[in-house]
Amino acid sequence: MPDQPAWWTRAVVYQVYPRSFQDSDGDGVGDLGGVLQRLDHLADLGVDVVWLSPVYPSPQADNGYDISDYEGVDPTFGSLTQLDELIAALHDRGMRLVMDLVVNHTSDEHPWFVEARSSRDSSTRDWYWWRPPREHMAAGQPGAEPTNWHSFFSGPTWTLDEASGEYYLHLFSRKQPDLNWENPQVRQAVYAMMRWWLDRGVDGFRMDVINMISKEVAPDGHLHDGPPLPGLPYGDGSASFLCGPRIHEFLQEMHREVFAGRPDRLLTVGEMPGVTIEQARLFTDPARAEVDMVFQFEHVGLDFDESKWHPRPLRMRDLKASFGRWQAGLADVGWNSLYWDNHDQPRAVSRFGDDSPRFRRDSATCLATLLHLHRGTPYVYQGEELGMANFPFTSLEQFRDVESLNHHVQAVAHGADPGEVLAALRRMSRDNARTPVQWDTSTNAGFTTGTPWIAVNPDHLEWNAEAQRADPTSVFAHHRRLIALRHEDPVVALGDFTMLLPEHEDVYAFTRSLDGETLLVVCNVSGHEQALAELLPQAGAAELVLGNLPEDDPALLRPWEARVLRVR
Ligand code: ISL
Repeated sequence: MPDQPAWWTRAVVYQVYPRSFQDSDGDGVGDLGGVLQRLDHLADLGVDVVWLSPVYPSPQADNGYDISDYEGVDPTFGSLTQLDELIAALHDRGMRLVMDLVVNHTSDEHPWFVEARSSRDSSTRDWYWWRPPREHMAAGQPGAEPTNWHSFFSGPTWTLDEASGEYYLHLFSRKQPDLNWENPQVRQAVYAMMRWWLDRGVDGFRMDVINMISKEVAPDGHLHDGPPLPGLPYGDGSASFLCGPRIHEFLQEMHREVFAGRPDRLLTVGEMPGVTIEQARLFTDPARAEVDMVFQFEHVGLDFDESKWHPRPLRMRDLKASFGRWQAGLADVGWNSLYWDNHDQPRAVSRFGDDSPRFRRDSATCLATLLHLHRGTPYVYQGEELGMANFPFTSLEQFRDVESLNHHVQAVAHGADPGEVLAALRRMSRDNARTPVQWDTSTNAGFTTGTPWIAVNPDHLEWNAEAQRADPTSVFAHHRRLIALRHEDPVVALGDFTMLLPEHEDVYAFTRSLDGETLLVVCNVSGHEQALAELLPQAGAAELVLGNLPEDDPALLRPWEARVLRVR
């Protein structure tokens, strides 16, 4: 680490998913005008950084993660002028703006791809991955795809371009063709675009699936099949594209070309599904100049059986082991993001907490305490600070997400029971995180005066920002205290981490220590009382710094009670 700890060790990031944050023009879709109207909410919460999910021009096949112009704003979301206003308004309030950088793929409607597709000799043909059908097979025949890889959004990762008889690669939907980072022109075009945004005043990037940009290619240009997936005619190609052979070279080059010599107020976050701790250390070792922190997925996969669509209850021991390994693995080098929720995950209070009326507030605040007291940079996803919960989906028509809809088609085509598929979607769909932010009790929760693009959760009458801002015991108020604590107490930002009671299923406890100061964090992650004095006698003499329930018997932890204690 450099002499001074980086500013982002003390920072908290707030993710805005603009489509669902606040609509300002009544078209039912959130927009930049809406974000500008709600800056007081963010300032009151005390967050340091706003990560804005994509607002670029896009056909919206994946809600903006399919970009057709990297240097503009989609009219649905507003204008570049409003984005400039947002940068200025956030800076005025001491906050920074981090943009989403989606450069593993573009939209198929991006001019680069339109040109690439126009002929085999087009000037940008090699900017994407084109391959002929599998040997001895006819183009378009099932199984003729160049590799057997299964797309993140169901089906094959290859789509045939009839005109040229070649397939193009898309790890995500067919409307998201993968860029070929082997081609130096692609890399330079991306770096130029990134510089353009930094020159405009943005403070960094959250880099979408950035560990997928380097693919393993055989010397003859072939890509390799992956091991077959149970019950599907596809294989798992991830060994060929997760942290591929040139990934560190690419990120170091990006750093040199884009970030070197810029002020250190910038933030770079690498979203990296499947990254290992060993790889994460390399990516975030400051001496290597790649990215500031990783955003990894191990803990949000612990409740999957064979896939996210076959969820099982989370075992607390597994979560402790995972978090503990990451804390230890990045203790001396590197940095991690801390999150429960984002726009791709079901709501944490429904998934890891208990969203029944009795425990919703207490479990939401308990989970928040547990997370924010770890070492790393905490992320609050819009609505998480209000304890927003999963949506009570009852029919397929209520879903909007391409991942959910494609999964339904594929699973049913392969013989799954539609009722069971719907039940899995209800639990795991990304749309759970994408319902509008609940601002107040008015129609559509104050999100829009029009018809919202996805239904508002009916529970907004009780769970909304207006009510919580007035209530010192609310989930919102608790988040505000947690964020303030990280700002004030260097132990929270930088202290060493030690896991306690690693095998205990119901009590999650750890210490953080720095320069002779120790914080003891104890969280009852169950609906039953726990005998704290017996489990952790040292808690008895400790001073309460912050708790999520009114002070009571120090020897007991009530259901979902969380305490941060100072041990002298
Ligand atoms: O949500 C997922 C599947 O359940 C993940 O695989 C997710 O697609 C992965 O974490 C990458 O996410 C990012 O890239 C995607 C986009 O759809 C997500 O919204 C984005 O966060 C493709 O750009």
